Amino acid sequence: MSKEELLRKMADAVVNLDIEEAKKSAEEALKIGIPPLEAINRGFAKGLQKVGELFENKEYFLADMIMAAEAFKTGMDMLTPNIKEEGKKKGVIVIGTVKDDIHDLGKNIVTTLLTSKGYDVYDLGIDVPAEEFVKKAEEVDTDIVGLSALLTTTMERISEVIEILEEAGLRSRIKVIVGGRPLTPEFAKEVGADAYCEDAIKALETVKKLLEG
Ligand code: B12
Repeated sequence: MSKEELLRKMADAVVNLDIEEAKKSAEEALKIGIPPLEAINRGFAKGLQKVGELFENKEYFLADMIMAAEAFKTGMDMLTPNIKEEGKKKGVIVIGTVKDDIHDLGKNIVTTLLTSKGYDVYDLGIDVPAEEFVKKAEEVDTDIVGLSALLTTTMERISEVIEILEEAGLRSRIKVIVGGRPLTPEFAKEVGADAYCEDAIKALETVKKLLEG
């Protein structure tokens, strides 16, 4: 099977809610040496994107979206341990999904990639109140706070976190990066974030730039 065929098979496994097929195709990807991040982004994540469309068109229901997420996670968990770790610690990042939002698959990819590249990442998980980001940021003296929001109803929470960081007098020394489906570079600018990242690769590039620049 060619690489492109396999990537298609990975996406199909998620669309077809087929956990077994997700496992098999992840194994195959490792065997033929597709870089794990590429397999996630160009394989499984493409499938989730399609599932989102099917849900929006009412062809799929919540139960389907849950199964699709499970298939994605099963495949991703097999691939991520194979992302190579780099030595030397380079900076501290506190990351999480904002309050009232439980989407974490994308944030977890960002966490895994940054950790593998030598950053100290404190992942606060999902449904994180604004105050908790600030508390952790102070506690670990973070360089960057990363915020994920996947719902139009939760994206406003990002400005809440930024406001509280400002009130605590931390904003001038902490950079804020944001990501998630409904966000845009314009939104990031509007709420005063330092950067919007459309995917994990962009997140890594941005973190590098913010910390070196
Ligand atoms: C999987 C999924 C779920 C799963 C989540 C499982 C999990 N553990 O995360 C479950 C089934 C639980 C779920 C629930 C719901 N969902 Co949902 N879900 C999705 C779906 C299909 C995929 C999201 C995903 O994981 N994508 C794959 C990852 C890899 O991509 P990503 O998240 O975009 O992440 C990348 C970038 O955005 C970026 N990034 C992300 N976070 C961060 C953070 C930082 C700091 C940085 C730098 C970068 C970054 O890097 C990531 C990696 O490359 C989307 C559709 C879509 N296309 O997004 C709908 C979607 C987001 N869900 C939606 C809805 C409506 C819901 C529910 C409200 C449904 C309901 N009726 O209950 C609930 C909400 C529950 C809640 N309170 O949060 C809607 C939102 C619509 C809207 N306008 O707000 C969407 C868009 C589906 C749709 N088309 O209607 N969902």
